[in-house]
Amino acid sequence: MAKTLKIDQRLNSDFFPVGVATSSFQIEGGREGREASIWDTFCTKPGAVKDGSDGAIACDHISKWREDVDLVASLGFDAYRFSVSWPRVIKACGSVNQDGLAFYVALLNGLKERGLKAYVTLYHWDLPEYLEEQGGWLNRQTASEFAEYVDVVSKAFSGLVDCYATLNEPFCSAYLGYELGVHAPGKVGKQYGKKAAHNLLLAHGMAMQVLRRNAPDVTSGIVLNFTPYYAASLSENDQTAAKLAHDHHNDWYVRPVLAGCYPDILASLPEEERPEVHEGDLALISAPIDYLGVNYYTRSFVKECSQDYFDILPPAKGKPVSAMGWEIFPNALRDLLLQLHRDYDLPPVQITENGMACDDALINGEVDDPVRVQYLQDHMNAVAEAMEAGVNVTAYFVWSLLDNFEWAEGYLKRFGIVYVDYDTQQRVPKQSALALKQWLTRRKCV
Ligand code: GCO
Repeated sequence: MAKTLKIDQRLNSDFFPVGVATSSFQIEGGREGREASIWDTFCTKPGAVKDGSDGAIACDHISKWREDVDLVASLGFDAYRFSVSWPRVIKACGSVNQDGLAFYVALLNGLKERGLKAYVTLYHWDLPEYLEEQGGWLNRQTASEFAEYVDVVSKAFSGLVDCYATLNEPFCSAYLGYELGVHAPGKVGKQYGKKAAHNLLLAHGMAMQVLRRNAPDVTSGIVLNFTPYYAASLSENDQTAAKLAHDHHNDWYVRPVLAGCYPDILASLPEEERPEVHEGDLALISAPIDYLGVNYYTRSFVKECSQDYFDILPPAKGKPVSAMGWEIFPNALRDLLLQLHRDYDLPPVQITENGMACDDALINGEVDDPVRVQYLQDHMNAVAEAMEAGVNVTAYFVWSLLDNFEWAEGYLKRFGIVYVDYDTQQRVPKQSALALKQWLTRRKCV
């Protein structure tokens, strides 16, 4: 019997869409139907992906998408958040892959037929390899290429989309992909991270102009991930280090979008670490958005560091953690939303990703994941507390529908509310899915 979710009334209204999220490279497979992405290339690098896997098949969503959207509908969700694979839509020669575009149009029609709202992310990290060969996000031209791709897609999807996100987590694309090198394309160096970040934010600004032209009535914005940083001690140096971590990893993305400027630390950066900002860039990047997407998983503690700007610590022993080793701390989500509410003239906020990886096991045809059930309940109620305090949160999405390709972790980490047997591609709803179904079905009846 599924555990009964006790969710605050504020999330119970049917004016508050509750959805579930995925992304193209993580679930689609269908590699033969598209151009290579930087993640296809990255997966071939020895040691880049922990289990040596790739996204060639993934969850075979490209052929099982009808079953998957039936799942979304049968679980009682109001909305489905997915991303479009740029290399599946635009060929290296620049022409449109009509079959690739047709896949997404069929998916969107399938959602409409099932009464599901479509939340479409236009970039979830799978940059076409042919653009990386010309510099990728270190090349300002890539932002213009993105705008052209968005023009094709937003025209083809006319009337089928309820909400667009230009980018998902530019921090991960820029910092993990071009500075730390632990994500595709695997570049390493402080001289790359913020340059890539600027061209990503520029791509967001250019894409918003296209969406305002092609989809003026569709809610459009950007999805940013946030890790709240807490000082490891009351020492002034640790407090300073925590603020620096926030400025470099969180504020570096939300401040240009909502306030039209980079954090003050820009002036203190060595020249080679600074972005190349052209006249008018920040005005374009900070053009009004209809919502801010917030992805939240965990918080981190930070202490001073003599060799770098700051040192992010693993969770202290005894703290509850997910299978990713991320601390489970719902109040940090509430406090993050309150801080954003204090720091910015916030547009409506959507929680576009929230969830956890568990060491899920399929036993006698069932997957019991009580920790994930508790996690979802506690985080949704943390959102409700922030709403009580005045934060305008307008949607909540669980990450993720299916166990899927978890980037550098490959298939070793299971974030889904639905278990995927990768040998058979069988889907099995976990107890968390059944608990959500019970709550979502009940809330539709009130
Ligand atoms: C992200 C990405 C997802 C991840 C999820 C778990 O937020 O990092 O949007 O693709 O799979 O967050 O790490």
